[in-house]
Amino acid sequence: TTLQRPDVALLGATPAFEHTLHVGRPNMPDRQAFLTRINQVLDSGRLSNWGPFVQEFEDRVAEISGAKHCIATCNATIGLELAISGLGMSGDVIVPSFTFIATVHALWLQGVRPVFCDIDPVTHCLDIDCVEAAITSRTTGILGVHLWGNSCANQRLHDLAKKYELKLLFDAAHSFGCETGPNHPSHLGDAAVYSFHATKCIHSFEGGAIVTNDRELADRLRLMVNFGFAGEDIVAHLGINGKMNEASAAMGLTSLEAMDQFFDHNRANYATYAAALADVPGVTLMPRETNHKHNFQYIVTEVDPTKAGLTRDELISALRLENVYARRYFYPGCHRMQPYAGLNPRAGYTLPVTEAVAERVMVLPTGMAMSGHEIKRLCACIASIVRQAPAVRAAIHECKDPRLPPFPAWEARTRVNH
Ligand code: T4K
Repeated sequence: TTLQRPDVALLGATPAFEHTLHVGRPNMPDRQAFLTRINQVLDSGRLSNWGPFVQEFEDRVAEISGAKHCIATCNATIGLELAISGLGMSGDVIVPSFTFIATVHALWLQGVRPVFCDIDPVTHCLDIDCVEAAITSRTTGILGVHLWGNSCANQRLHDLAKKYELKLLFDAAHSFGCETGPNHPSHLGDAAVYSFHATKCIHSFEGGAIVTNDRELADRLRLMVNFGFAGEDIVAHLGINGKMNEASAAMGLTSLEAMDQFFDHNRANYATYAAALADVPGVTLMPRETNHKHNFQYIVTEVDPTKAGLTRDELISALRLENVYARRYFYPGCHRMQPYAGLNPRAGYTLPVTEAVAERVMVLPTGMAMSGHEIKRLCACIASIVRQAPAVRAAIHECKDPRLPPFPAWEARTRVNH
Protein backbone atom coordinates (compact mmCIF):
# COMPACT_ATOMS: atom_id res chain seq x y z
CA THR A 1 0.00 0.00 0.00
CA THR A 2 1.19 3.53 -0.74
CA LEU A 3 1.01 6.00 2.09
CA GLN A 4 -1.25 8.93 1.18
CA ARG A 5 -0.10 12.37 2.27
CA PRO A 6 -2.64 13.79 4.72
CA ASP A 7 -4.73 16.62 3.27
CA VAL A 8 -6.65 17.51 6.43
CA ALA A 9 -4.98 19.73 9.04
CA LEU A 10 -6.48 17.76 11.89
CA LEU A 11 -4.76 14.67 10.52
CA GLY A 12 -1.37 16.35 10.22
CA ALA A 13 -1.50 18.36 6.98
CA THR A 14 -0.52 22.03 6.69
CA PRO A 15 -3.65 24.18 7.13
CA ALA A 16 -5.37 24.85 3.80
CA PHE A 17 -5.22 28.62 4.37
CA GLU A 18 -2.42 30.76 5.75
CA HIS A 19 -4.77 33.57 6.73
CA THR A 20 -8.02 33.01 8.53
CA LEU A 21 -11.17 33.15 6.43
CA HIS A 22 -14.17 34.75 8.17
CA VAL A 23 -17.87 34.92 7.56
CA GLY A 24 -18.75 38.60 7.41
CA ARG A 25 -15.52 40.24 6.27
CA PRO A 26 -16.65 43.73 5.29
CA ASN A 27 -16.91 44.65 1.62
CA MET A 28 -14.75 47.71 0.99
CA PRO A 29 -16.06 50.14 -1.63
CA ASP A 30 -13.91 52.65 -3.52
CA ARG A 31 -11.61 54.17 -0.90
CA GLN A 32 -11.03 57.44 -2.74
CA ALA A 33 -14.74 58.06 -3.19
CA PHE A 34 -15.27 57.38 0.51
CA LEU A 35 -12.42 59.66 1.57
CA THR A 36 -13.70 62.43 -0.67
CA ARG A 37 -17.03 62.25 1.13
CA ILE A 38 -15.31 62.16 4.53
CA ASN A 39 -13.38 65.29 3.61
CA GLN A 40 -16.66 66.97 2.68
CA VAL A 41 -18.08 65.99 6.07
CA LEU A 42 -15.06 67.41 7.88
CA ASP A 43 -15.03 70.58 5.80
CA SER A 44 -18.72 71.19 6.32
CA GLY A 45 -18.65 70.73 10.09
CA ARG A 46 -21.96 68.85 9.81
CA LEU A 47 -21.25 65.50 11.49
CA SER A 48 -24.70 64.31 12.50
CA ASN A 49 -28.41 65.22 12.93
CA TRP A 50 -29.66 64.73 9.38
CA GLY A 51 -26.76 66.10 7.43
CA PRO A 52 -26.85 65.97 3.63
CA PHE A 53 -25.31 62.48 3.35
CA VAL A 54 -27.85 60.91 5.70
CA GLN A 55 -30.66 62.55 3.72
CA GLU A 56 -29.19 61.29 0.45
CA PHE A 57 -28.73 57.82 1.92
CA GLU A 58 -32.36 57.74 3.06
CA ASP A 59 -33.51 58.75 -0.42
CA ARG A 60 -31.39 56.04 -2.07
CA VAL A 61 -32.54 53.31 0.34
CA ALA A 62 -36.19 54.29 -0.14
CA GLU A 63 -35.74 54.22 -3.90
CA ILE A 64 -33.94 50.85 -3.99
CA SER A 65 -36.42 49.21 -1.63
CA GLY A 66 -39.42 50.72 -3.35
CA ALA A 67 -40.71 52.28 -0.13
CA LYS A 68 -42.17 55.76 0.20
CA HIS A 69 -40.31 56.66 3.39
CA CYS A 70 -36.98 55.77 4.94
CA ILE A 71 -35.56 56.70 8.33
CA ALA A 72 -31.85 55.93 8.72
CA THR A 73 -30.78 54.70 12.14
CA CYS A 74 -27.52 54.04 13.99
CA ASN A 75 -28.08 50.27 13.68
CA ALA A 76 -30.90 47.84 12.93
CA THR A 77 -31.46 46.86 16.56
CA ILE A 78 -32.42 50.43 17.48
CA GLY A 79 -34.40 50.59 14.23
CA LEU A 80 -36.40 47.54 15.32
CA GLU A 81 -37.02 49.00 18.77
CA LEU A 82 -38.22 52.25 17.24
CA ALA A 83 -40.50 50.43 14.79
CA ILE A 84 -41.93 48.19 17.53
CA SER A 85 -42.68 51.21 19.70
CA GLY A 86 -43.83 53.38 16.81
CA LEU A 87 -46.29 50.72 15.68
CA GLY A 88 -47.65 50.45 19.21
CA MET A 89 -46.82 46.77 19.61
CA SER A 90 -47.50 45.53 23.16
CA GLY A 91 -48.55 42.34 24.93
CA ASP A 92 -47.40 39.40 22.80
CA VAL A 93 -45.75 39.49 19.39
CA ILE A 94 -45.15 36.38 17.30
CA VAL A 95 -41.56 35.96 16.19
CA PRO A 96 -39.31 33.15 14.98
CA SER A 97 -36.78 31.79 17.45
CA PHE A 98 -34.36 31.05 14.62
CA THR A 99 -32.99 34.56 14.17
CA PHE A 100 -30.22 36.81 15.47
CA ILE A 101 -30.89 37.59 19.12
CA ALA A 102 -31.34 41.31 18.34
CA THR A 103 -34.77 40.61 16.79
CA VAL A 104 -36.07 39.27 20.08
CA HIS A 105 -34.15 41.62 22.37
CA ALA A 106 -35.73 44.54 20.54
CA LEU A 107 -39.19 43.26 21.52
CA TRP A 108 -38.23 42.54 25.11
CA LEU A 109 -36.55 45.92 25.57
CA GLN A 110 -39.85 47.47 24.45
CA GLY A 111 -41.76 45.50 27.07
CA VAL A 112 -43.22 43.06 24.54
CA ARG A 113 -43.28 39.31 25.13
CA PRO A 114 -41.94 37.24 22.25
CA VAL A 115 -44.07 34.25 21.36
CA PHE A 116 -41.78 31.91 19.46
CA CYS A 117 -42.98 30.25 16.34
CA ASP A 118 -41.46 27.48 14.27
CA ILE A 119 -39.94 27.95 10.82
CA ASP A 120 -40.20 26.50 7.36
CA PRO A 121 -37.43 23.92 6.85
CA VAL A 122 -36.57 25.22 3.37
CA THR A 123 -36.53 29.02 3.79
CA HIS A 124 -35.86 29.15 7.57
CA CYS A 125 -38.55 31.86 7.76
CA LEU A 126 -41.78 31.77 9.82
CA ASP A 127 -44.06 28.79 9.26
CA ILE A 128 -47.38 30.50 8.59
CA ASP A 129 -49.48 27.61 9.99
CA CYS A 130 -47.63 27.93 13.29
CA VAL A 131 -48.23 31.68 13.28
CA GLU A 132 -51.99 31.28 13.07
CA ALA A 133 -51.96 28.63 15.81
CA ALA A 134 -50.04 31.00 18.12
CA ILE A 135 -52.42 33.97 17.88
CA THR A 136 -54.31 34.76 21.10
CA SER A 137 -56.16 37.75 22.52
CA ARG A 138 -52.81 39.07 23.82
CA THR A 139 -51.23 39.11 20.37
CA THR A 140 -50.72 42.58 18.90
CA GLY A 141 -48.36 41.83 16.07
CA ILE A 142 -46.11 39.61 14.01
CA LEU A 143 -42.39 40.25 13.63
CA GLY A 144 -41.25 38.21 10.63
CA VAL A 145 -37.60 37.85 9.68
CA HIS A 146 -36.42 37.69 6.07
CA LEU A 147 -33.66 35.33 7.14
CA TRP A 148 -30.67 34.97 4.82
CA GLY A 149 -32.49 37.32 2.42
CA ASN A 150 -35.36 34.85 1.94
CA SER A 151 -38.70 36.59 2.03
CA CYS A 152 -41.33 35.63 4.57
CA ALA A 153 -43.66 38.34 3.41
CA ASN A 154 -46.10 36.10 1.66
CA GLN A 155 -49.72 36.89 1.04
CA ARG A 156 -50.94 34.49 3.71
CA LEU A 157 -49.00 36.30 6.42
CA HIS A 158 -50.38 39.60 5.19
CA ASP A 159 -53.92 38.17 5.19
CA LEU A 160 -53.47 36.78 8.70
CA ALA A 161 -52.33 40.14 10.01
CA LYS A 162 -55.35 41.78 8.42
CA LYS A 163 -57.80 39.14 9.65
CA TYR A 164 -56.67 39.40 13.28
CA GLU A 165 -55.89 43.15 13.10
CA LEU A 166 -52.23 42.64 13.92
CA LYS A 167 -49.29 44.90 13.18
CA LEU A 168 -46.87 43.33 10.71
CA LEU A 169 -43.20 44.25 11.02
CA PHE A 170 -40.30 42.69 9.11
CA ASP A 171 -36.77 42.33 10.30
CA ALA A 172 -35.13 42.75 6.91
CA ALA A 173 -31.59 42.99 8.34
CA HIS A 174 -30.36 40.42 5.80
CA SER A 175 -32.38 41.40 2.80
CA PHE A 176 -31.34 44.81 1.55
CA GLY A 177 -31.40 44.75 -2.23
CA CYS A 178 -33.25 41.42 -2.40
CA GLU A 179 -36.14 41.58 -4.79
CA THR A 180 -38.48 38.70 -4.49
CA GLY A 181 -41.17 39.63 -6.95
CA PRO A 182 -44.55 40.35 -5.43
CA ASN A 183 -43.13 39.37 -2.05
CA HIS A 184 -40.65 42.21 -2.05
CA PRO A 185 -39.90 42.76 1.66
CA SER A 186 -40.90 46.38 1.88
CA HIS A 187 -44.08 46.03 -0.14
CA LEU A 188 -45.92 44.10 2.52
CA GLY A 189 -46.30 44.78 6.20
CA ASP A 190 -46.40 48.03 8.11
CA ALA A 191 -42.62 48.55 8.14
CA ALA A 192 -39.34 46.75 7.49
CA VAL A 193 -35.91 47.31 9.06
CA TYR A 194 -32.60 46.86 7.23
CA SER A 195 -29.14 46.47 8.76
CA PHE A 196 -26.06 48.15 7.34
CA HIS A 197 -23.70 46.57 9.85
CA ALA A 198 -20.09 45.98 8.73
CA THR A 199 -20.86 42.30 8.06
CA LYS A 200 -23.73 43.07 5.66
CA CYS A 201 -23.32 43.21 1.88
CA ILE A 202 -23.95 46.97 1.87
CA HIS A 203 -22.68 48.56 5.05
CA SER A 204 -22.20 51.90 6.75
CA PHE A 205 -19.77 50.63 9.44
CA GLU A 206 -22.82 50.39 11.73
CA GLY A 207 -26.25 51.42 10.54
CA GLY A 208 -29.84 50.57 9.85
CA ALA A 209 -32.96 51.93 8.18
CA ILE A 210 -36.69 51.68 8.70
CA VAL A 211 -38.73 51.72 5.50
CA THR A 212 -42.47 52.13 5.35
CA ASN A 213 -45.25 53.31 3.07
CA ASP A 214 -47.18 54.72 6.02
CA ARG A 215 -46.74 58.49 6.14
CA GLU A 216 -48.04 58.88 9.68
CA LEU A 217 -45.72 56.16 11.00
CA ALA A 218 -42.76 57.71 9.18
CA ASP A 219 -43.48 61.13 10.72
CA ARG A 220 -43.70 59.56 14.18
CA LEU A 221 -40.46 57.63 13.68
CA ARG A 222 -38.66 60.79 12.57
CA LEU A 223 -39.56 62.35 15.88
CA MET A 224 -38.68 59.26 17.88
CA VAL A 225 -35.26 58.74 16.31
CA ASN A 226 -34.22 62.21 17.54
CA PHE A 227 -35.45 62.32 21.18
CA GLY A 228 -38.96 63.28 20.08
CA PHE A 229 -37.88 66.79 19.09
CA ALA A 230 -40.34 68.60 16.84
CA GLY A 231 -38.44 71.87 17.05
CA GLU A 232 -35.54 73.37 18.96
CA ASP A 233 -37.26 73.11 22.32
CA ILE A 234 -40.47 71.27 21.51
CA VAL A 235 -40.57 67.61 22.46
CA ALA A 236 -43.65 66.10 20.86
CA HIS A 237 -43.08 62.41 21.45
CA LEU A 238 -41.13 59.85 23.44
CA GLY A 239 -37.83 59.29 21.70
CA ILE A 240 -34.21 58.23 21.83
CA ASN A 241 -31.04 59.01 19.94
CA GLY A 242 -31.21 56.49 17.11
CA LYS A 243 -29.77 58.65 14.34
CA MET A 244 -27.23 57.66 11.72
CA ASN A 245 -24.19 59.95 11.52
CA GLU A 246 -22.60 61.52 8.43
CA ALA A 247 -19.48 59.31 8.39
CA SER A 248 -21.69 56.21 8.33
CA ALA A 249 -23.86 57.68 5.59
CA ALA A 250 -20.69 58.52 3.60
CA MET A 251 -19.71 54.84 3.78
CA GLY A 252 -23.31 53.75 3.06
CA LEU A 253 -23.52 55.91 -0.07
CA THR A 254 -20.12 54.75 -1.30
CA SER A 255 -21.15 51.11 -0.68
CA LEU A 256 -24.37 51.67 -2.62
CA GLU A 257 -22.33 52.82 -5.61
CA ALA A 258 -20.65 49.39 -5.59
CA MET A 259 -23.87 47.45 -4.99
CA ASP A 260 -24.04 45.74 -8.39
CA GLN A 261 -20.38 44.75 -8.18
CA PHE A 262 -20.84 43.29 -4.67
CA PHE A 263 -24.00 41.43 -5.65
CA ASP A 264 -22.42 40.04 -8.83
CA HIS A 265 -19.36 38.87 -6.91
CA ASN A 266 -21.54 37.17 -4.31
CA ARG A 267 -23.70 35.57 -7.01
CA ALA A 268 -20.57 34.16 -8.66
CA ASN A 269 -19.34 32.93 -5.25
CA TYR A 270 -22.66 31.19 -4.69
CA ALA A 271 -22.41 29.45 -8.08
CA THR A 272 -18.87 28.30 -7.27
CA TYR A 273 -20.01 26.91 -3.92
CA ALA A 274 -23.00 25.19 -5.54
CA ALA A 275 -20.81 23.42 -8.10
CA ALA A 276 -18.04 22.52 -5.66
CA LEU A 277 -20.33 21.19 -2.93
CA ALA A 278 -22.68 19.30 -5.25
CA ASP A 279 -20.97 15.95 -4.71
CA VAL A 280 -20.13 16.28 -1.02
CA PRO A 281 -22.41 13.89 0.86
CA GLY A 282 -24.37 15.43 3.70
CA VAL A 283 -23.40 19.07 3.05
CA THR A 284 -26.30 20.79 1.30
CA LEU A 285 -26.28 24.37 0.08
CA MET A 286 -29.51 26.32 0.62
CA PRO A 287 -31.17 26.67 -2.77
CA ARG A 288 -31.66 30.20 -4.10
CA GLU A 289 -34.02 31.54 -6.70
CA THR A 290 -31.73 33.07 -9.26
CA ASN A 291 -34.33 34.98 -11.27
CA HIS A 292 -34.61 37.79 -8.70
CA LYS A 293 -32.09 40.34 -7.57
CA HIS A 294 -30.46 39.01 -4.42
CA ASN A 295 -27.48 40.00 -2.31
CA PHE A 296 -26.33 36.35 -1.80
CA GLN A 297 -24.66 37.56 1.39
CA TYR A 298 -25.10 34.30 3.30
CA ILE A 299 -23.76 30.97 2.09
CA VAL A 300 -26.01 28.71 4.16
CA THR A 301 -25.38 24.99 4.26
CA GLU A 302 -26.93 22.21 6.30
CA VAL A 303 -24.87 19.30 7.52
CA ASP A 304 -26.61 15.95 7.80
CA PRO A 305 -24.44 13.79 10.08
CA THR A 306 -25.99 10.55 8.88
CA LYS A 307 -24.69 11.29 5.37
CA ALA A 308 -21.55 13.32 6.12
CA GLY A 309 -20.36 10.99 8.87
CA LEU A 310 -19.70 14.09 11.01
CA THR A 311 -21.88 16.48 12.90
CA ARG A 312 -22.01 20.12 11.86
CA ASP A 313 -20.00 21.00 14.98
CA GLU A 314 -17.33 18.44 14.16
CA LEU A 315 -17.05 19.73 10.62
CA ILE A 316 -16.75 23.34 11.85
CA SER A 317 -14.10 22.22 14.35
CA ALA A 318 -12.07 20.51 11.62
CA LEU A 319 -12.36 23.63 9.45
CA ARG A 320 -11.00 25.82 12.24
CA LEU A 321 -7.70 24.00 12.01
CA GLU A 322 -7.66 24.83 8.30
CA ASN A 323 -8.02 28.50 9.36
CA VAL A 324 -11.63 28.68 8.22
CA TYR A 325 -14.11 30.21 10.66
CA ALA A 326 -17.42 28.78 9.49
CA ARG A 327 -20.33 29.87 11.72
CA ARG A 328 -23.30 28.09 13.19
CA TYR A 329 -25.70 31.06 13.20
CA PHE A 330 -28.26 31.15 15.07
CA TYR A 331 -27.59 28.27 17.37
CA PRO A 332 -29.21 27.23 19.70
CA GLY A 333 -32.27 29.37 18.88
CA CYS A 334 -33.39 32.43 20.85
CA HIS A 335 -35.88 30.40 22.90
CA ARG A 336 -32.90 28.65 24.52
CA MET A 337 -31.04 31.90 25.28
CA GLN A 338 -31.45 34.29 28.18
CA PRO A 339 -33.73 35.87 29.25
CA TYR A 340 -36.13 33.80 27.10
CA ALA A 341 -35.22 30.26 28.12
CA GLY A 342 -37.46 30.41 31.20
CA LEU A 343 -40.46 32.06 29.56
CA ASN A 344 -43.73 30.37 30.36
CA PRO A 345 -44.38 28.31 27.24
CA ARG A 346 -47.72 27.97 25.56
CA ALA A 347 -49.47 24.65 25.88
CA GLY A 348 -48.10 22.18 23.38
CA TYR A 349 -45.27 24.57 22.53
CA THR A 350 -42.50 22.93 20.53
CA LEU A 351 -40.11 24.17 17.89
CA PRO A 352 -38.96 20.95 16.24
CA VAL A 353 -37.86 22.48 12.93
CA THR A 354 -36.00 25.32 14.65
CA GLU A 355 -34.17 22.90 16.91
CA ALA A 356 -33.26 20.55 14.07
CA VAL A 357 -32.10 23.37 11.78
CA ALA A 358 -30.08 24.95 14.60
CA GLU A 359 -28.09 21.70 14.83
CA ARG A 360 -27.35 21.59 11.11
CA VAL A 361 -26.73 25.12 9.81
CA MET A 362 -23.18 26.02 8.83
CA VAL A 363 -22.54 29.41 7.22
CA LEU A 364 -19.47 29.75 5.00
CA PRO A 365 -17.42 32.83 4.03
CA THR A 366 -18.33 34.93 1.00
CA GLY A 367 -18.17 38.57 -0.07
CA MET A 368 -15.44 40.49 -1.83
CA ALA A 369 -12.83 38.97 0.48
CA MET A 370 -13.39 35.53 -1.09
CA SER A 371 -12.16 34.57 -4.55
CA GLY A 372 -13.49 31.68 -6.61
CA HIS A 373 -10.14 29.99 -6.20
CA GLU A 374 -10.35 30.16 -2.40
CA ILE A 375 -13.92 28.87 -2.45
CA LYS A 376 -12.87 25.86 -4.55
CA ARG A 377 -10.03 25.15 -2.15
CA LEU A 378 -12.35 25.51 0.84
CA CYS A 379 -14.88 23.11 -0.69
CA ALA A 380 -12.12 20.62 -1.53
CA CYS A 381 -11.15 20.85 2.11
CA ILE A 382 -14.72 20.09 3.22
CA ALA A 383 -14.83 17.17 0.80
CA SER A 384 -11.57 15.75 2.21
CA ILE A 385 -12.78 16.11 5.78
CA VAL A 386 -16.03 14.33 4.96
CA ARG A 387 -14.20 11.62 3.01
CA GLN A 388 -12.08 10.90 6.09
CA ALA A 389 -14.89 11.44 8.57
CA PRO A 390 -14.12 8.56 10.97
CA ALA A 391 -10.45 9.56 11.35
CA VAL A 392 -11.34 13.25 11.63
CA ARG A 393 -13.96 12.50 14.24
CA ALA A 394 -11.52 10.49 16.32
CA ALA A 395 -8.85 13.20 15.99
CA ILE A 396 -11.21 15.99 17.11
CA HIS A 397 -11.90 14.29 20.37
CA GLU A 398 -8.17 13.87 21.06
CA CYS A 399 -7.22 17.34 19.86
CA LYS A 400 -6.26 20.00 22.41
CA ASP A 401 -5.64 22.78 19.87
CA PRO A 402 -6.83 26.12 21.32
CA ARG A 403 -8.42 27.04 17.98
CA LEU A 404 -11.10 24.43 18.52
CA PRO A 405 -14.31 26.00 19.81
CA PRO A 406 -14.13 25.98 23.61
CA PHE A 407 -17.65 25.39 24.76
CA PRO A 408 -18.91 21.97 25.75
CA ALA A 409 -21.86 22.08 23.40
CA TRP A 410 -19.44 21.43 20.56
CA GLU A 411 -19.08 17.84 21.58
CA ALA A 412 -20.72 15.47 19.15
CA ARG A 413 -24.39 15.17 19.94
CA THR A 414 -25.32 12.79 17.20
CA ARG A 415 -23.60 9.46 17.10
CA VAL A 416 -23.04 8.12 13.63
CA ASN A 417 -22.37 4.51 12.74
CA HIS A 418 -19.91 3.85 9.98
N1 T4K B 1 -31.78 41.08 12.85
C1 T4K B 1 -31.06 40.13 12.26
C2 T4K B 1 -31.75 38.98 11.62
C3 T4K B 1 -29.65 40.22 12.26
O1 T4K B 1 -28.91 39.24 11.69
C4 T4K B 1 -29.04 41.33 12.86
C5 T4K B 1 -27.60 41.45 12.89
C6 T4K B 1 -29.86 42.32 13.44
C7 T4K B 1 -31.25 42.16 13.42
C8 T4K B 1 -29.28 43.53 14.11
O2 T4K B 1 -28.58 44.36 13.18
P1 T4K B 1 -27.52 45.44 13.74
O3 T4K B 1 -28.08 46.06 14.99
O4 T4K B 1 -26.23 44.69 13.99
O5 T4K B 1 -27.41 46.44 12.62
C9 T4K B 1 -22.90 39.78 13.30
C10 T4K B 1 -23.30 41.22 13.34
O6 T4K B 1 -22.76 41.93 14.45
C11 T4K B 1 -24.76 41.46 13.29
O7 T4K B 1 -24.97 42.72 12.71
C12 T4K B 1 -25.47 40.41 12.43
N2 T4K B 1 -26.88 40.52 12.45
C13 T4K B 1 -25.11 39.02 12.88
C14 T4K B 1 -25.78 37.96 12.05
O8 T4K B 1 -23.73 38.86 12.72
P2 T4K B 1 -21.26 38.29 14.63
O9 T4K B 1 -21.51 37.55 15.89
O10 T4K B 1 -21.06 37.48 13.41
O11 T4K B 1 -20.03 39.31 14.76
P3 T4K B 1 -18.50 39.02 14.69
O12 T4K B 1 -17.86 40.12 15.44
O13 T4K B 1 -18.23 37.63 15.07
O14 T4K B 1 -18.13 39.26 13.16
C15 T4K B 1 -18.17 38.20 12.21
C16 T4K B 1 -16.85 38.11 11.48
O15 T4K B 1 -16.75 39.18 10.58
C17 T4K B 1 -15.64 38.15 12.35
O16 T4K B 1 -15.20 36.86 12.59
C18 T4K B 1 -14.63 38.95 11.56
C19 T4K B 1 -15.44 39.68 10.53
N3 T4K B 1 -15.45 41.11 10.77
C20 T4K B 1 -16.44 41.66 11.54
C21 T4K B 1 -16.46 43.02 11.75
C22 T4K B 1 -17.51 43.64 12.63
C23 T4K B 1 -14.49 41.88 10.18
O17 T4K B 1 -13.60 41.37 9.49
N4 T4K B 1 -14.52 43.23 10.37
C24 T4K B 1 -15.47 43.85 11.14
O18 T4K B 1 -15.47 45.08 11.28
O19 T4K B 1 -22.49 39.29 14.53
